[in-house]
Amino acid sequence: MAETGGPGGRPPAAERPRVLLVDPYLAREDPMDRKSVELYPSLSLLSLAAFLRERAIDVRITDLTFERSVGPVRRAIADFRPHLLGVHTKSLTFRRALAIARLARREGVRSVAGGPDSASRPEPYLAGGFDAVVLGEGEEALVELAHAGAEGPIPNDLAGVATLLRGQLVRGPARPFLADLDQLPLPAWDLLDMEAYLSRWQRRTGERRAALLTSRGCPFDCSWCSKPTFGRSFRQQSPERVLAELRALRSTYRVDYVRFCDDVFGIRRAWLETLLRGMEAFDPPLAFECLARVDLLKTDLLDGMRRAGLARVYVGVESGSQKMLDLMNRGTRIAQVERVAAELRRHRIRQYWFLMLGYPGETLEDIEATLALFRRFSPEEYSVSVAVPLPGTRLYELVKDRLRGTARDPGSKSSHGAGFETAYPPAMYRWTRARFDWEAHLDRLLGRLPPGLLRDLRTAADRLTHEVAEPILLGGSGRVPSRVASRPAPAPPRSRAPPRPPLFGRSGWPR
Ligand code: B12
Ligand code: SF4
Repeated sequence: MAETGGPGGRPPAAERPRVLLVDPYLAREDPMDRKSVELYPSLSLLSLAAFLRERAIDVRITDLTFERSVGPVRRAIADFRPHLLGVHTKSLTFRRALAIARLARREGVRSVAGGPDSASRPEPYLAGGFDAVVLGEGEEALVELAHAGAEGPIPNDLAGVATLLRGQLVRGPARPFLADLDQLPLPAWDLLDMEAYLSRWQRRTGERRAALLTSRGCPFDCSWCSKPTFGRSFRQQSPERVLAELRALRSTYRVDYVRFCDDVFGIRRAWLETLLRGMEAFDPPLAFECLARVDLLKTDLLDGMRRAGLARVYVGVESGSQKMLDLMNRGTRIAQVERVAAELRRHRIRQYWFLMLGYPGETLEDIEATLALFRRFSPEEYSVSVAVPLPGTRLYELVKDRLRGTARDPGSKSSHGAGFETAYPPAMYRWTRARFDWEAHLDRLLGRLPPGLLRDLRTAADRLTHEVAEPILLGGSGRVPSRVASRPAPAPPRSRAPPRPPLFGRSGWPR
């Protein structure tokens, strides 16, 4: 039996198990420019809480998003006296999650971590004070943990759960995924302060925005993408189940804008068309946004999406260089980006581009190609990140001997800097990001300044880059620093062909 069963001494519980779920994210401490983080309550905790409640487990959520410290967790422990405390984890909140685990231990409460970060590296969470880590889908595992936690030490053989036994990590057998996502109850919105999120949105945009998920997993295989929970499996709810959730959000919380948070929205065409028809019938209409892949956004589909209320699409453009898209195993073509960008503009749908710099193998020419694409299509919104090697990804494997700063210590405050020794110095990427911002700024001046002047400003920025900034930032050694030129080219992805995963299986195993 368990060594990590956690604090002992608690008498067997004759009562219903009590579980306190904690979202340790503190918005005010997110170094990712607060302005750009869109706040929604944790969809995973909402789902877990609803699932537990349906199984006669008492559950509460402590959401730190709008708080200043972990004080509310301390108060909730004192007030609710949970048998088990569960923390949602992302690398950004690693340290705070450990602080909460230690707090739980001091109060004699067992703790479990779950979510992308602890699933991809359970060891530091267990060593740091958690009694268990859920490695995959959480609902059924947490029900078992709740009962175990209420009765005694946590066993070492629970499916999908990692624990420590005599200091060594022990993984329980793999746990099958839930067979039917339609069986999930509606999220437990009533257990947290939905109004705090909704009114914040209302102040910012005039809309009452909420988020939801229609699927779990993603069958694609981009090299930097961390998918510790669901791997490349893919399951989705029926369109009818999704429409029911939308109606509930609307009738209970007067939501008029939703964000579909699926990794990729609308992977199955027929499914999407049925959902869109249902959404089109909403009166008054419901606006929505989603994240899509350019290879899936077919021309005729966009008409239907627009009619159903599509207002904004997040597009993972990533690079303007086909070579880079192939190295990233992205499975998309520049021509597809060009078509989709033009059509979104024609349909007046806002586009938010994700762009990535610094992926191994990228040269200054590739960066210029990305900037050129950006100039041609001027997306309304964008973010330019420097590739972050998250544990468990192929990118991480590629650069693991060149990690530095935040990637070596993912618990440090920022998880958004370049986490490995990139081809060019960090200052070069900062400069490049500023060039994108400058472009966007010039674009906003379009129509207000004479076109000739705009052209001159753009040319001046390019000359400043090539004639002044690059020689300085690259050490005056020409266009590619020697330490980069001498480095072996990164290994290409195993297959450049678009991935052929077991696309629509209804269940699978975490990888
Ligand atoms: C939707 C989403 C968002 C939404 C959040 C919506 C919301 N509030 O829930 C938005 C856009 C706001 C967002 C923001 C951010 N996100 Co985000 N996001 C995602 C995305 C695409 C899906 C997450 C999701 O809901 N999945 C579905 C649920 C059901 O799965 P799940 O979270 O894994 O939860 C299951 C299990 O893990 C487990 N589980 C989860 N928590 C717990 C807790 C306990 C106690 C237990 C037992 C089990 C358990 O059970 C759950 C149900 O089965 C993921 C990518 C992905 N596929 O995971 C990235 C992802 C989670 N985000 C990521 C990041 C970095 C961020 C930001 C930090 C970025 C930033 N600073 O701007 C912020 C943080 C904001 C925050 N509040 O924490 C990273 C995290 C990487 C890491 N290792 O930490 C991911 C993995 C993307 C990536 N590959 O880089 N995100
Ligand atoms: S499409 Fe690529 S980046 Fe997006 S979730 Fe799937 S694997 Fe990750």
